[in-house]
Amino acid sequence: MKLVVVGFGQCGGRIADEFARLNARARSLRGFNIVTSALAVNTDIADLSGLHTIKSNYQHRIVIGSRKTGGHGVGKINELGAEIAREDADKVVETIRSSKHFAETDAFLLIAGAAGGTGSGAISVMTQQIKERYVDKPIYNLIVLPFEHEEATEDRTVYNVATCLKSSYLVADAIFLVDNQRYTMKDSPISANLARINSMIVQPFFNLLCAGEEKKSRYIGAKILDAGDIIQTLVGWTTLGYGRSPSSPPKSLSGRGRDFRHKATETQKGVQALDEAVSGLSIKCNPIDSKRALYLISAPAREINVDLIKELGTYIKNMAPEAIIRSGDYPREKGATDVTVILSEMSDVEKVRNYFTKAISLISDLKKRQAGLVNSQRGIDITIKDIPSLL
Ligand SMILES: Nc1nc2c(ncn2[C@@H]2O[C@H](COP(=O)(O)OP(=O)(O)OP(=O)(O)O)[C@@H](O)[C@H]2O)c(=O)[nH]1
Ligand SMILES: [Mg+2]
Repeated sequence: MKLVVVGFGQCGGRIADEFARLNARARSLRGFNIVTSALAVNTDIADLSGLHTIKSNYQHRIVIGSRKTGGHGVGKINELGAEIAREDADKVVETIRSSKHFAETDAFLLIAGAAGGTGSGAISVMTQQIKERYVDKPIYNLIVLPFEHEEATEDRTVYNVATCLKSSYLVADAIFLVDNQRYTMKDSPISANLARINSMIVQPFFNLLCAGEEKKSRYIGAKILDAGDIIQTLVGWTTLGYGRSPSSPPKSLSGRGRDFRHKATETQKGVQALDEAVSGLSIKCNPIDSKRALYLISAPAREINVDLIKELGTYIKNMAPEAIIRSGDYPREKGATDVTVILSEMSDVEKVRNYFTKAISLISDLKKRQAGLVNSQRGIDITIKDIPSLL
């Protein structure tokens, strides 16, 4: 599957940059593209300069709203981010259309941090505009939720997250929810930490996008997972995960022929990787709430067997009994056994629901406070009228 990836704001831009790196890896290791074009869009020129892999020309690093912001961002006001995106949408849509491999694109992936201003405001507006223009291609959002400490210190964070999530939900075909807090590791400097988190966020996409693009017969599984399966799976609130079990010893050490014990170990390894993928899902959720699921197993060809696939299928079915489950296998020559999982069309995600609840009470508090302010002004106005003016 091939994506056009567009990152908005600092967070979105950096993760789009990570997708550009993922594509470079696909080209060098597998010999094909999984990203037809990676773009970063921002109101902040300095943020765009900090990217590494996205091409540095103006067609790939797109500045919007410079007249309004002077190139310095929107300072967490996501309404302004949305307004600027509306005004400059044509610039982005036009760049996408003229990109070289656009015709091969299966879907769009738009990325932003929900708590900021530019990305949070722009992502839904741009999703809507791109959707109107390219009716036949699905548009997905990947939305990053803030760390806990950001929420504790700033009401605007909750407001931005809630408005961003609601607006995206109205227009995007599916939303990958990514909770920063799930990826934190203590005692790590923040910038290294963000880079590490970003690479963990994109990791599950590698085999997922590569599997359907393989042309060499030895890498084509018994059950290919292609763009059609992925598109059929992705609807509404979505989470994804990735797990990995270490490689087996080389064949010479495992003896001649295939011992039954090895087969059991292979199945165990697959289940272990699936366990890791599920416990590391990009947002905490209850799998029972998902209506669609997908898993992809990638392992050395000799380790993929019917029992393993069946075992994984049973695991997911027990976990998400109401979900339509799609699956695939992606044989490799060597390396670890890894599993990618997607749970989609979630009818509930506690964290998202909490944001909406918190934002509603925040808005009602704000209204009360504003009403109070208006009353007190009226009070002054009343007392002031008897004082002579010097003007
Ligand atoms: N995972 C991850 N999160 C990030 C990164 N950079 C920022 N964030 C998160 O994104 C949110 C802030 O959004 P930004 O992308 O910095 O904001 P922006 O869209 O540039 O908007 P303004 O700067 O207000 O114009 C916070 O919750 C950060 O924790 C990143 O590289 N990776
Ligand atoms: Mg910024």
